[in-house]
Amino acid sequence: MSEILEIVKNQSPGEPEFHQAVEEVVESVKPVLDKHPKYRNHKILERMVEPERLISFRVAWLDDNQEIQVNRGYRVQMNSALGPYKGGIRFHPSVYGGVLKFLAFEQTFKNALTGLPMGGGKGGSDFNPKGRSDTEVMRFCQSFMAELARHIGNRTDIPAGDIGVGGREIGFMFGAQKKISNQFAGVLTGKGVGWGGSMMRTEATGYGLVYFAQNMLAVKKNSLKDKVCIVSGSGNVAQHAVEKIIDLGGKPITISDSSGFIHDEQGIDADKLSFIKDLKNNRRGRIKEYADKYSSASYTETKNGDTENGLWHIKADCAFPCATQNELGKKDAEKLVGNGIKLIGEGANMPLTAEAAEIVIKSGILYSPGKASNAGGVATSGIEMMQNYMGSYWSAKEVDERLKKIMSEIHQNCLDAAEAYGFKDNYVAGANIAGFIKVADAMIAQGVV
Ligand code: NDP
Ligand code: 2IT
Repeated sequence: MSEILEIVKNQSPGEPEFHQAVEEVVESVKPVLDKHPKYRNHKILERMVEPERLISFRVAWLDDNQEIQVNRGYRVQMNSALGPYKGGIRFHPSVYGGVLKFLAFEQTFKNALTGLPMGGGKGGSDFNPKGRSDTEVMRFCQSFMAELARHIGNRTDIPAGDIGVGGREIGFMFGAQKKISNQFAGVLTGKGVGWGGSMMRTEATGYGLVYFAQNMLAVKKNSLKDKVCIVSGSGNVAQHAVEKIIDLGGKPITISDSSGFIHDEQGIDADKLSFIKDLKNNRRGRIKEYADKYSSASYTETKNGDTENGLWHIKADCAFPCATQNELGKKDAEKLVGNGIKLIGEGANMPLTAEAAEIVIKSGILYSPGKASNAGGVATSGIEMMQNYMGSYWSAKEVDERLKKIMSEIHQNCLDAAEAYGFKDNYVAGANIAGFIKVADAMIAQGVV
């Protein structure tokens, strides 16, 4: 085991997701450290794995029965070498310090890859919004922000959405933060268009993922046209990945939630996607309803935590995991590779287990890590920040053009960095190296702080 990993395991025991994320980066950057001793001399990795600040707080709130509920809130302010802390907020019962540290660590590299001035952070709570009324969600968000507000600011830390945090939650948190600070400033991104939000932020992660896939396929003189695609998740990222796949002539045939997945052999078209959006975003229902409505689709239930649920066992050309971490395991990876999958593009953060990633990398298929291929979301958050600083808005077309350009630059930077350090065509190593060098050089320049 590497020395860094040993330090991390000793100092942060019981945080397997964080260990997994660190191990992957440590392996990738080894040749960089060997070639440039300054990174070891300046203890860059040792410093990168230690959050600059870790905030944990009580969130007490009243449910609709006037009963007091208590949750735990967090913000991990990981690294501010490149700019103010930037990253999403996750509301999910599985949230604890280890998950948020892995996400904040990944975010630091991802944000570096966008080329925009953003450091890395992540926050959230073990609050479960499922089954809660709008007023309960509002009271929770207000209580959460009552504490978080003192730690954030538009030049300090700018949170956004993630699992369980979409337009509704950002609205409630923004309202609370504005009241506390008495300022209308861009302290959150993903705001509604019309009150500080950027066009295209909602679509950006899923669209950016598919643009990145387009770039990878183009290297092989291929495209998404007529490609059969399997997608997991049915939230923000999955919905917009499906939308862009359809737009580019591909055929998405699956979508899922934490209860199960649907397989529609005829393909999910624009009308069916509208149904999914209404089901998930307005009615907050279960994906099973899709199969009740469309006879072309079958529904398969999955057990909680099952990573070999069968979705990845369906034969397809491209796979886009867009739900959550470690949702695609070893057997899934073997099945995908055995079935001749051409491309795996990560929409979620770290959706492949370490074992699955190893199998996929060895197979040599096109494989992009989330920190590169889902960076379109945070990049567009960066674009929202620019508009807020300037006090003006850009058109959807303008933002989409910038998003495409950023995704194509990230793609090229990953390939270049991978090749420079002996990992030709390995996007995982390329993303880690390119992100690492950018953050590391800034840390050295800024001294021991
Ligand atoms: P949403 O909350 O909108 O959707 C999450 C989806 O994943 C839902 O379908 C949910 O099912 C499913 N899901 C969540 N947790 C689990 C689980 N433990 N097991 C199985 N399914 C699960 O979140 P997003 O679409 O925003 O986020 C999806 C992924 O993309 C996350 O990894 C996130 O970190 C990443 N990401 C998001 C960005 C963004 O801009 N939103 C940017 C970059 C990355 P159910 O409805 O049953 O809960
Ligand atoms: O994982 C991610 O990149 C996000 N959830 C989006 C972060 C952001 O600040 O837009």
